[in-house]
Amino acid sequence: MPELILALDVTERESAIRIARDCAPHVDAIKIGYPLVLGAGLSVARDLKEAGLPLIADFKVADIPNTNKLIADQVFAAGFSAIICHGFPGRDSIQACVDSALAHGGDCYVVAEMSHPGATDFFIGCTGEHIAKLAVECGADGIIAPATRPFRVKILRSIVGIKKILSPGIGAQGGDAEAIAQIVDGLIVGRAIYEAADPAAAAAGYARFRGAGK
Ligand code: 3DU
Repeated sequence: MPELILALDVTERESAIRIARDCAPHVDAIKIGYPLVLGAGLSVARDLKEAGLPLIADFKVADIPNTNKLIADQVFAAGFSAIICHGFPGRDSIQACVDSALAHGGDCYVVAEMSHPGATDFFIGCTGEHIAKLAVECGADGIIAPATRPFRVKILRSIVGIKKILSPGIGAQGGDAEAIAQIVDGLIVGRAIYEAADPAAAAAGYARFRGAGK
């Protein structure tokens, strides 16, 4: 049963808080990243936690191991439950984020493959598979894989087994929620919810896919 994760990429604190509060009954977690944190400040994490949902930090951390650790430690100190890092910087950089997550009782997800058209320049082929394998070997909780390419998600599933797959690219990027809900553990939806005239109703619409079997 996939969870529904709201990608809250608005840039203003007040609208973020309002949308989070309205959508909270229909979603399982909220993912924020540079747009909101740079727009409203890191303290927005504390405000959003009042919606009562786990918060995922999508900074796609992609640095040397020491810098990754410093970033991840700050993320967990700010109250996030999970961090997303990139996989391409390699095993030691992934491991630094996984170790920080473990030390703080949080989760770490590794971007194995991206959802946008340009992802075909690098990720498709053996790179996504290689990163997925590294994520498993490093003890990550799961990977990020593209809802826009279900055939790739199936290949990556064969590598990660029961590890979680969280999948962005639904709605605004063209990915089909019903199809991807069958094969992933988390549906990440941003604009199709927060740009809707009624975000709560849009979230409720996507929430029905939470019942789909994996
Ligand atoms: O396209 P949406 O508005 O539903 O937002 C998708 C979110 O997921 C957004 O925060 C983006 O930064 C993130 N994401 C991807 O879209 C694709 C990836 O491969 C990884 C993360």
